[in-house]
Amino acid sequence: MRILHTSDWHLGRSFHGLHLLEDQAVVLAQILQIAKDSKVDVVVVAGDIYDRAVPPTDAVGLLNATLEELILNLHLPVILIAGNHDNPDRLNFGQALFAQKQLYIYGTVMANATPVALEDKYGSVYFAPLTYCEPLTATELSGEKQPNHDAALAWQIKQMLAQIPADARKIAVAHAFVAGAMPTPDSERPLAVGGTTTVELKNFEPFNYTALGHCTLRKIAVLSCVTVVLS
Ligand SMILES: [Mn+2]
Repeated sequence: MRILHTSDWHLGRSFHGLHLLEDQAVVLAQILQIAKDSKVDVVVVAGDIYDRAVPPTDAVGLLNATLEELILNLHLPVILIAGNHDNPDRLNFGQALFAQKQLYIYGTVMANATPVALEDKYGSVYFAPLTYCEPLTATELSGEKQPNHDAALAWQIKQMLAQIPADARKIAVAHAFVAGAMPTPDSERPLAVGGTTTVELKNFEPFNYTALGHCTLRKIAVLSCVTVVLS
């Protein structure tokens, strides 16, 4: 399965008063071209779709046009999760409806979130969309104290793994600051005031591949893409 992994589009971002949408449209057009040229099977956007909770309308329009091209014209499934910049409930709009067209949106954190299973000739590949989750949200939903981001993520992963066969191919999709990783350059505000916001790399050990947003284990520029072949 060929996966186009991208993140941190931050659509609608202004940089020192300069709107970046025209540049973002150029980059998204390049991503569409990569999706076509590389004959990918699925596109993953690992959080921070928008730059803010209430994005400008032209940013919403750009996302809409991009998703239409990917899904209606290229017939590619798309999996996207909320990052810390997205409003989870607004992003979640239409979730069940869009899933029927293979647009899998994970905005709102839920206690009963389910993985996405996509098929290739070797069987199922399970995607665990780990939408950005504050410790307080995880505490409320789990009924147990989740003192930090690491505990919240571990709770989300546990829920997902319980629904995935142990021997199946598994991919995590997460928006987190992994210990030892690089934050995405120039795109991030602090996740919290005080307290640890990093998550441990070992959380992702059960997965064959982890599609991260927010930071990267190698230095990959904002809006870059990698294609992963998993068979
Ligand atoms: Mn982020």
